[in-house]
Amino acid sequence: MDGLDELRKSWLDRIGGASDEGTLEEFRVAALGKKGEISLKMRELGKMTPDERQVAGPALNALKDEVNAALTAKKAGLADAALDARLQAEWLDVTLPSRPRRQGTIHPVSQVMEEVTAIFADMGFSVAEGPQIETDFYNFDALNIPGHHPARAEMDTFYTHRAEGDNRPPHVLRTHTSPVQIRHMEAHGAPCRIIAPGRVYRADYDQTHTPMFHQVEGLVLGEDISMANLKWVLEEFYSAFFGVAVKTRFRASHFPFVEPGAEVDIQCSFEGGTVKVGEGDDWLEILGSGMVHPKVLEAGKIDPTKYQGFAFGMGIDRIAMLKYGIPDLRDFFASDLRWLRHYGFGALEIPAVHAGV
Ligand code: 2NL
Repeated sequence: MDGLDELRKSWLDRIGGASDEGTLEEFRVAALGKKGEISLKMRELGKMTPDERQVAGPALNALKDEVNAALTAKKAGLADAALDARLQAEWLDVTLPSRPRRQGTIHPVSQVMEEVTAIFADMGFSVAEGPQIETDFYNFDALNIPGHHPARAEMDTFYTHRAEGDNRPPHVLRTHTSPVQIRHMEAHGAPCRIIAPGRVYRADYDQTHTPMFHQVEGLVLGEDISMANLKWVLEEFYSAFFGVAVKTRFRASHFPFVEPGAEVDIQCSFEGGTVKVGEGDDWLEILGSGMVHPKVLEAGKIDPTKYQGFAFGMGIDRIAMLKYGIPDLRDFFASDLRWLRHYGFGALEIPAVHAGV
């Protein structure tokens, strides 16, 4: 049959060059569909003589099979190529390092609170808590600070507001955590070994004072507690906190709630504007302490002829500044964490996490 070779070449070329399944389907219809080129040729077989048909028939059938096979093969080839393209496009490298993420960090004051609590816990102290808005009685009277006492004025107390005509003494924002310890004495009696960490408030604002700050007070009561025990506890605490052996120096002082009272200094050096704790010949005042005044024990419903003990109070923000080298207390509460990082607060230096932030 004339032109079969050309027909064959033309369809196989077109099928070979098809770039998508839609085109391939168009070619199938155009070649083998009802009115397809090859189908029309098949129809012509009827008009041939038997001899001609005997040659042309098998040739046309073979062509039809060949084109069909080419279509099937090309279709499979296109599907494979499409899958390859998808695999290329959707490939994911699971071994890539993850992108850095911003991560919050614990506030230095909170961290120091936790460190302090843990050190005292190791020495058998438990934690006592109480209200931040206190009565006049628990904040002052119970601590042997009566109404006329100058300590009330010195403490720059924040008072709450009473309604017009209500003449009861106003509540105060606690100026120390001592009232927590009075409440603890009343509720649990002696012996006792507690610390009272928490927020306290005084109307004061400069480089070393903020109106809200943090304090830890400690109270140990028993039948045989002395200032020697106090000295050991404090040296043990400061050495653990600063990570070096720290000597303390006691200087006689006065606080209405203790007798005798002592201010405690820790050994340090001042060189080039920086303070180093646990070395040198200088002393840094860091804490107030003493033997609990009998009147304060009585206010806490404890018999002062049977029990005695020591108490101390220290500023947390102060020792946090010393440990982590932050010169201005206001930056704890008024500035942001970038500032603290600049000053090298250790807990902020988490590698990788902050990279690229
Ligand atoms: C200071 C002084 C001090 C106390 C706090 C205290 C508590 C009770 C009874 C007796 Cl319940 N005393 N606490 C004692 C002496 C000093 O703190 O200037 N701290 C920064």
